[in-house]
Amino acid sequence: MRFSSNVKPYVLLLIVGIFLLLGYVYFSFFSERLNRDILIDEDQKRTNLSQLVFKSRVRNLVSPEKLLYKQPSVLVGRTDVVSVTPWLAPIVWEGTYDPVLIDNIYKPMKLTIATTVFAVGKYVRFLQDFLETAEKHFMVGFNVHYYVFTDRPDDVPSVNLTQGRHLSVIQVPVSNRWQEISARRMEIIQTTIERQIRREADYIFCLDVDSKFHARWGSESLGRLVAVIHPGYYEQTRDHFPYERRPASTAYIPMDEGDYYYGGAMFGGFVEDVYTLTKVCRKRFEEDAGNSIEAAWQEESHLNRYLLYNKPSKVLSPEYLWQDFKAQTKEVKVIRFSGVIKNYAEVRPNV
Ligand code: UD2
Repeated sequence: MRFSSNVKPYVLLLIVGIFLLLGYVYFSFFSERLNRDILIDEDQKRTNLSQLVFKSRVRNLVSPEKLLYKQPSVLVGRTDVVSVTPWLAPIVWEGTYDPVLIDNIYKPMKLTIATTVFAVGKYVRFLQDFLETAEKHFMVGFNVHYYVFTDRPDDVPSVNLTQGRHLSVIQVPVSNRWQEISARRMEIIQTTIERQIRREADYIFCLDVDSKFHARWGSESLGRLVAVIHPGYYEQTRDHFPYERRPASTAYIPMDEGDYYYGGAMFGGFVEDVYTLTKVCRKRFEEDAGNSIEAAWQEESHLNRYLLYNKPSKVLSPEYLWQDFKAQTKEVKVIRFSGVIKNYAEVRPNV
């Protein structure tokens, strides 16, 4: 098509301008989508971690002199399970570590382990068993600071805590949707780390309250970024994982990606690393909410997306997250922490 000579030059300039603008909009939209995970770095920059002081720090693994323990073998060990990820992070199973040796390495460090647990609405009823069994099995011999988040502070049971263990109750609002209560944990953990935990603890574990400890959960679980393999999916192929599958969600994971399906009932690590995790997941949850999308399994979906591209440095086997309704399998030699059977319709504010 030829422009007739009576088309003014400024009209031509206007047309060229419109095309340039459309090109810019198209390019920025797609580059934003392609670079979505680079946003993590942006988040880290905006978080201004350099201005936040954290107690967490890397220490050498010093073993006491003359400590006697079983000689480790490079030939004999567990062969029925995989105990290392393809990025060389340990997967912790019974028989892959020496509890005497590992405790003797970590105990002299005088670490404080923050443990967050939410008991909102009727979930406050699970606190007593959670705390009593934690006192028997969870990080025994370490300083543990429980942070109990609840809307019912008066109903928090008084449980005898052994020396070096403390409990703080922090009041949080209730919601009429369990999905909201579960997912908002990321935001509340983030802001509590910012406000106090970063100065008070070396490591943090964030746990579901409707659970009990049944056996040792100790220093073998400590790491920079720690996740647990969900007991319901460890025998499945990745296309069966209940990841968020809608590309419109920021928790989206395509069918041909994914390492393991991690449980939302536990994540942990250095306070600094968990801070970034909660900040990113919270931001993405809110971004989705702004687009009227809620990921399939709320914060668990965002956690899985985060961990796919920010690999955990230690992975706990399903020994560390079982479910009471599930029969024990032969590879799980010890059930350490397990979700109790609950009547969902009765304990949740909505169905
Ligand atoms: C799964 C996950 C859970 C979470 C959820 C996502 C496992 C074993 N569990 O459990 O961690 O990712 O899916 O939606 O991986 N809560 C309250 N009051 C409420 C509801 C929830 O305090 O009314 C807290 C409480 O600490 C509870 C946690 O949120 O343990 C998770 O809620 P859930 O146990 O009802 O979720 P569930 O069983 O679907």
